[in-house]
Amino acid sequence: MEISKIRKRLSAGVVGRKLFVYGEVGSTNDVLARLFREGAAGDGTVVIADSQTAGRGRLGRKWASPGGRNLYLSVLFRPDAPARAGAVFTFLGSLALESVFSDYGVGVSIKWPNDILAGGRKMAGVLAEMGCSQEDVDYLIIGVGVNLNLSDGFIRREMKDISDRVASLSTLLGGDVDREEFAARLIDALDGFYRVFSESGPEAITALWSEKWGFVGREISIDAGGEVLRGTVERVDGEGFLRLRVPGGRLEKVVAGDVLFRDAAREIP
Ligand code: BT5
Repeated sequence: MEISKIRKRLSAGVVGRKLFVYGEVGSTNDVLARLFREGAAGDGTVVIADSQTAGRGRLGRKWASPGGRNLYLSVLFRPDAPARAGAVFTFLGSLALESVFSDYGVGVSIKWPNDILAGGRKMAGVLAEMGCSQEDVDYLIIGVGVNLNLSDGFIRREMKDISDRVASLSTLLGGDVDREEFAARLIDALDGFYRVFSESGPEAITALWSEKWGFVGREISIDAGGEVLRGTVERVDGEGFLRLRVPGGRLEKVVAGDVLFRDAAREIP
């Protein structure tokens, strides 16, 4: 990917003010954390790589990161209270992705907490990680992986274990996607939602996300570390956690987990 092609298309915002583009890395989240420790990255710095040898998802899962086809992008944020904002920044990432896909004319659904699905298959994922320097939590990194140009054949051949769950933007559009263009649009969208966060606070992001998600008031099942919780979503709170009313009337706070698949398929028009 060519840094100049991305820069040319960017608006002047906080996110992407500083931009690093690499060939192969372990994980863009790790590269960005290292740049921060070295004093080379600050609020809004973006790292993009062409491929990752150790791309990761949540809870120790892997993120398949083949070269030359997709987008692997991380952004560093330094909000006032990073420790409480982790989940909210995952939502900020999903909101930005959804708006870019929508600009391309593609309707997607968002799945709590971090998946972007097209036709029930995963097209993008967001990973938020907190960073500590000295004793304090003082920055947040969100990593975004997007499948842009994976052909059906490639998915079948090279991503065998997950092939029935993967979607690529190119398939939906019927042609290859310009990766630099997509990267620039995503950076601008992230910047727009970061401005909403800075001006109106985390609740504004959570509210926008809840509206897109569309599950407030509905019944869902969540796999929370092996335990399946079923209940009605009361709300998503200011820290991004789910408040689930379970049978018996108790209100559970769900911090991490996966919404079970059959409940996840609300397409955003
Ligand atoms: C995620 O985790 O969805 C977060 C993915 C974040 C990846 C980005 S890439 C840039 C940055 N650098 C990193 O090292 N990571 C971030 P999770 O919800 O845990 O989903 C992981 C699951 O998604 C896996 O267990 C697979 O089932 C599936 N998966 C793996 N690779 C995929 C891919 N390329 N496309 C679709 N699904 C995939």
